[in-house]
Amino acid sequence: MKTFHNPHHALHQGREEMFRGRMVPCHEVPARLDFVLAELQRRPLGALQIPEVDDAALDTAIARVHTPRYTQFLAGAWDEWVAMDPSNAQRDALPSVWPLGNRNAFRTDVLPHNFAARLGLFSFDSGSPLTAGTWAAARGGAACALAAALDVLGGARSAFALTRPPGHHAGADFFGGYCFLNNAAIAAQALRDGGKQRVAVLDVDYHHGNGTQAIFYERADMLTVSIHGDPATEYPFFLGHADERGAGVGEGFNLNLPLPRGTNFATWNAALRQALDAVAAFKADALVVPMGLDTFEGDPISGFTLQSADYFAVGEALASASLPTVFTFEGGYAVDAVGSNAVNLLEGFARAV
Ligand code: Q9C
Ligand code: ZN
Repeated sequence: MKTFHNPHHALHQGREEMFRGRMVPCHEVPARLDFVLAELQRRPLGALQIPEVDDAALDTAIARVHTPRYTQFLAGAWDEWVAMDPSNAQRDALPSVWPLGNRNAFRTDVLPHNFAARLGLFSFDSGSPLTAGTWAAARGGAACALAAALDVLGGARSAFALTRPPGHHAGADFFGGYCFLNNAAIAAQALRDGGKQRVAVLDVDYHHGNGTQAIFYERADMLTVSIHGDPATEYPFFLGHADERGAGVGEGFNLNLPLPRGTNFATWNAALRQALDAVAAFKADALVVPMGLDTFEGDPISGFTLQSADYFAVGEALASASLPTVFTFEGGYAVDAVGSNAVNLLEGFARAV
């Protein structure tokens, strides 16, 4: 299994996130990726490389998932933030006003000139700082996702897009949950565009993959499945319930398996079996796994109790789908364990194929 890692990831380094009325240090830090890379050097699963994808092909792959006005916003956001006030260069951009877009009371079709307003228009929380290097890092991550998809299209059994910031909370035109570009959706769409007829996304991050669900909600060629903390109590709160089953031709092609805070591996694993049954029934030609390691017992912001050794079994179960598989790196905030947990999962997969 090749790993495509993002050489620009550390350009995105948020300082603080808003949490319950105060600023706290960011959980989503560069060391997360460094620990995974170091563990892959210790326990190699295949080549570690930087993605080499054509610039125009990358723009196309991003545009297959995200809207032009959103990517244009992201590309220019930092310069606009600093243009508002030169002293803004000393602090990250965080939104503080939102249009409640889907409630139809506020206009989301008119682009505000005011940058702070646009920051809110294109986001859904104040926990995802946008920094000087966010766009470069996010774009480098999308390149990893595309390179991994192309590797699998070329015949590889699996490939790993090792990148941050993560992606599964980002929608077609919004950021949030530490995510800016939806790497898993970009990989899934690239697999479709490269000839795979039916692609399944099986999201194992602790948090519901709201962005990926929203992007593919009305699609019958993309099955989205997510196992996550019940949104009644867990982030992202406003999506991820069991009764969300897809819409239009996509009805029946979204499956949410919410589990209560405190869920252990035995119960989580039963949900994984159910998820894999759905992937099999869908007759997928390829699989994308947004791989969050924040299901770990020691995760500081999550509530499941998986142990490090459990991740071998998770990887082995994912391999049993017998599908060409792209992994994208998502959450996991117990920084000193995230490397071994990630590589345990990938090694469990690689040993089983
Ligand atoms: N102070 C991913 O795992 N809020 N995103 C947590 C903790 C946001 C997680 C609040 C959690 C986002 C990719
Ligand atoms: Zn998460």
